[in-house]
Parts: sequence; structure tokens; C-alpha cells
Amino acid sequence: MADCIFCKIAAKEIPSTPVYEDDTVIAFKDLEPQAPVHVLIIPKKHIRSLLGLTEEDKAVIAHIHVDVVGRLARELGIAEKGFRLVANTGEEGGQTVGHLHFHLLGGRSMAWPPG
Ligand code: D5M
Repeated sequence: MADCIFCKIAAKEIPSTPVYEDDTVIAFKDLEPQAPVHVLIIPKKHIRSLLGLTEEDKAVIAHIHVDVVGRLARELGIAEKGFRLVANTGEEGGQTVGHLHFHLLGGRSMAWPPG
């Protein structure tokens, strides 16, 4: 999608610090980290949010959760103590970038409820 910053990151049109990439997914460091480890995991395909998912997206969403999250958590050293995976959705959900992304946060104790 032309004006989407995360599509541009996936296409390498703007720089990022990737920590994982395959054919359908890229993960990169968040520019405004909220924890010692804070990466964003995105499908390369433009999907506006969780609410934009369709049947054809099931494989990539499963892939992210089954294969990518645990692998990254282990590689980034946050698997043992724990981490948080968040998909802010819509205005009141705190979503500011309109391309589905999962925040993987760790390296400190997380508060509940979130702000
Ligand atoms: O999260 C959007 C997140 O995206 C927020 O934590 C900042 C991050 N962000 C924005 N632009 C960039 C670039 N260019 N690189 C890395 N990270 C970025 P949301 O849940 O939509 O509020």
C-alpha cells in the first residue's frame, strides 16, 4: 500500500532494524521502545488491523504465533522470564499505524491493567 510506513519497511524502501524475516513476515525494532526488548512483528501483506483479517490470512497469523513469536522470544532472551504480545486495534485500542502489527515486549515486569 503506497502510503503505509510498515509496507515501506517490508519493501526496504525505508530503513529499519530487522530481527527476523521470511517470505511473509518481518520483525524489526520499535522506534520508540517501551521495554528493554520491543520489536514489531508484521505480515508483509498490508492488513489494516485484526479487523481486516480474512480467511486467506489464517496461515500467516498462525505462522506468526506458532513459529515466530517463540523463536524471537528465545533469541532475544525474554522467553524464560516472560513477555507480552499486543495488537493495538483501532483508535481506542491505541493503534497509530494502520498496518497490523504485534508488539513483542519484554525485559522488564509488565503492569496490569495497561494504560
Ligand atoms: O504502534 C505503532 C508503533 O510503531 C509505535 O510503537 C512506534 C512504531 N513505529 C512507528 N514508525 C516506526 C518505524 N519507522 N520503525 C520502527 N517502529 C516504528 P501502535 O500500536 O500502532 O501505536
